[in-house]
Amino acid sequence: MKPLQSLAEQAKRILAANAMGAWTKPAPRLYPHQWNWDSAFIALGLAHYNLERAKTEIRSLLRGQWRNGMIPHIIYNPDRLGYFPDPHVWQISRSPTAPRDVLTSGITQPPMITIAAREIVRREPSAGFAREIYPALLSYHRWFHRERDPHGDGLVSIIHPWESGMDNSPRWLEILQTIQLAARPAYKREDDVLVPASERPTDSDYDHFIFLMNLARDLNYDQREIVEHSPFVVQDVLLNSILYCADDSLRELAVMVGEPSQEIEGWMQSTRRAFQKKLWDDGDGMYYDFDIRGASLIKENTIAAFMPLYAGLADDARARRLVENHLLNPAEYAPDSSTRFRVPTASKTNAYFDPRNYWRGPIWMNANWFILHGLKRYGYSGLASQIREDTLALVERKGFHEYFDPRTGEGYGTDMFSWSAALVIDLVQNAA
Ligand code: 9WN
Repeated sequence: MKPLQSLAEQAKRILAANAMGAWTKPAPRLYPHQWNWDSAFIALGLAHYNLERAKTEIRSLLRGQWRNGMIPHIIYNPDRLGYFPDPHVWQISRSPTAPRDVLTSGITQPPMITIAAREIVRREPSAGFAREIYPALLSYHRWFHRERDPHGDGLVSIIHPWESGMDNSPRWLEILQTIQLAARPAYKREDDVLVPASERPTDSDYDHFIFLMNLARDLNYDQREIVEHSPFVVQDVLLNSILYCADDSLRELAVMVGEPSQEIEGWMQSTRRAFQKKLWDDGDGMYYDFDIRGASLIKENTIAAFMPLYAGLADDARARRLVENHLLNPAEYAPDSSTRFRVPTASKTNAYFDPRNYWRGPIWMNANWFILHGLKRYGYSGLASQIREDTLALVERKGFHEYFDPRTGEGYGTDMFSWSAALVIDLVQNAA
């Protein structure tokens, strides 16, 4: 068997080992529940060899959908608590729209589910699965555009760093530091027992995570109240790029099932306009998140800036500046004598750059996957295939870790990480 095929076979074994029946946990011990965007990446991998199982992964994620349309970021496994925060902390029954029979968190994550669903549907001979899931997906997208963009600005907001999927990114620090905590919230973490504390968010990060979580809970998950009162309301470049792609996938599904698509096209048009006007900094040649409370751009140079390439939201000139001045710049993201591997999740020039800590610099498989798709879209196919090869080589050398040190290529966080496995399968199958 060719080495890449055997890597894909190992990846399949990891997904099988993490499978919990109808859904897959992100990792054996650190993440024992079902996570929203993890399951979508997992479904993308499964779709290559077990379409039925990929569909089940999507269906099981829809189990947790709230009546207002939100798909939560975690659906808990009631038989295996022991992850903090657990359902008692979220208390979702405070919301009249939360499910009664499924335990979930009270916030969401980037809607990769629709992008994964479209990949599955494209492989299906009939529109049956599309017809089955379309209403639930439409209701999720309506929730984003209605509840998280109450003024019709064209960009939705996240109300917790966990909603970005990049929990402790340097992008959130300035806002978090402005939040004065009257007292440290009381809680007991489980994550830093399973993985060295130096590779996880700090206690101070967690204090703020819990503060924001309690705030949403105390407002009974009333989205308008949260968006109005929370100190953390951010138009995130990453989530808005994924939502734009997901809207495009939803539009494709609408056409396939014979439903009207004007509403979706309307969202896409406003996002395109707002993205260019509001999130681009022409001086730096970068896309940045917008802090609604502070009414300003969050000028942190991180990998999120390249997400508009994945979404096709940048015009050619901006795409060129992003790639040539930043991605290929050895002082920022390209390899140099200090970092031999790519792509670090924060620029080496970022004051918070830390090559071993979570989203502050390590290489993540999904981030590389987004980047290489973005590069292909803008015609940088040589660079895209190099990143694909480098990414596969990292896993081949060190295993299916959660993230990797860009200086040494060493793997950190949890091992047997499901989305690393799923995206390896996708990368092996789809030669760049
Ligand atoms: C909090 C499961 C999740 C991913 C996130 C990643 C991490 C959780 C945590 O793990 O977040 O949601 O405990 O740190 O940041 O992207 O979905 O893999």
